[in-house]
Amino acid sequence: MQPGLRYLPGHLGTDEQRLLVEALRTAVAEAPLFIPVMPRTGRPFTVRMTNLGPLGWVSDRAGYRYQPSHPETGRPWPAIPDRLLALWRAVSGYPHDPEACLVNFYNGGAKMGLHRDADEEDLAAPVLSVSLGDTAVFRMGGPERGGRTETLKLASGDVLVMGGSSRLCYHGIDRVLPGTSTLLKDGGRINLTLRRVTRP
Ligand code: MD3
Ligand code: FE
Repeated sequence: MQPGLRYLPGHLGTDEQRLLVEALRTAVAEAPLFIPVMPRTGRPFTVRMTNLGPLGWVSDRAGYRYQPSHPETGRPWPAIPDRLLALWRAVSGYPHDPEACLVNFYNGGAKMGLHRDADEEDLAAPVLSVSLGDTAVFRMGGPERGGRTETLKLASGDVLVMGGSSRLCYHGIDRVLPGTSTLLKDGGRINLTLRRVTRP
């Protein structure tokens, strides 16, 4: 595994996972999932997204960026739930709160190609990921595109902290394994990534 990457399997118990899903249902009612498109080509993502917090990550023909409001409703993103802030404070090892929580929803054949997360100004802060629902095949590479990669299955309740040199490593989701969790009534997977965007 890459230095700086911490894998906390089963960090969240089922009760905590259920409470998080409940909080997310409320947030998604306020900030509906949208289908981002790739810069320039306009090709749609297979993952649907929304955000929580003062800033949210969006992708459209104009590019990737963080912005304070939902691209379709124009409203501010809902707040990051306290239980997620508490998780960040407990495990991130970073002294400032996150500003964005990207919510990715995978169903059907949704996947995410290998990419790096580099749109943040503060690259000293880690990215914290929470997996909920069906298990995903996560692929992790190194700092260069085209290097060696390895896979790790991410199950419901698993937490990953990408700090240090892992922060800028290539990563993606090959596929989600249907029927591997009963947390979400209609199946699928939710991934939350908590990010610090601006330099404190
Ligand atoms: C490694 N999400 O939203 S989370 C993303 O499961 C993203 O939805 C995937 O990649 C998902 O950008 C993977 C695990 C993850 C998140 C951020 C990372 C791994 C990372 C940043 C740097 C290195
Ligand atoms: Fe990513």
